Amino acid sequence: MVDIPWKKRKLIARLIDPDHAGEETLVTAVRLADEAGVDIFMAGGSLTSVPVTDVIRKLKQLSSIPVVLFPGNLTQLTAGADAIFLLSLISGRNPELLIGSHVIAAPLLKNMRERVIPVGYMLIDCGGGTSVEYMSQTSPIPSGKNDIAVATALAGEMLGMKAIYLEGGSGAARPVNPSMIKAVSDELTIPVITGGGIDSAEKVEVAFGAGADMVVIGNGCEKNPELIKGACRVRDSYNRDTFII
Ligand code: 1GP
Repeated sequence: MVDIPWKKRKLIARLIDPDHAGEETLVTAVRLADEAGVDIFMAGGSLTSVPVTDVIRKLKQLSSIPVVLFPGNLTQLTAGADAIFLLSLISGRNPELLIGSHVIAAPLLKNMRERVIPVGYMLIDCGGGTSVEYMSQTSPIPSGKNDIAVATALAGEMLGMKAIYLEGGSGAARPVNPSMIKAVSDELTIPVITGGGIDSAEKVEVAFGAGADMVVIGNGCEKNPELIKGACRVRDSYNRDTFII
């Protein structure tokens, strides 16, 4: 069981896509994450050919940073992670991703229920089609529709979700609009996670400044592994200025 320090400070999560995590890449990513002080590893992806469980095992061997399973589908369910994001795709209207998969997963998850974190997962249009849009067969919330995003996130909070994830999609052309992050985080009492297309320290700063509690970076660090250091520096300066730590 991992106690994620939501709301106590801003957090950086490094998303590891199992298909892009060969031995050498993973060792380097872990070393840089340890040096930078990454808060959380997330492991998973929309479509993976390498078992997520293998990547989680390696992450646990190499580092003491908590690992959160970020399952793209039911085949990725595994017991090895410190926590599991149980995602409901509340921006969409695909019943399988709102409840169907959860029913199938429940008997497998019941023995690790204390590690399950229900997350309202919201796909936001950030330019260009994304894998999650196609794989989920759902439409994203249009970029400028903050009112729809706020209403959806509020519904997620009132349904009992423990966090809301504003997702631009891996490798999105641009991150989630900061005005939407602000509109949503202003209305919620639960943490706001955002990710997708965050490929610079400046974009991390914009997301935190808008109210994100946790910023997720995957692709950006695959292209530029040193980005994680800049991202964590931004987090640290933000935390110094905002929280007593
Ligand atoms: C995807 O939000 C995450 O689910 C991370 O996206 O790979 O674009 O950083 P990137």
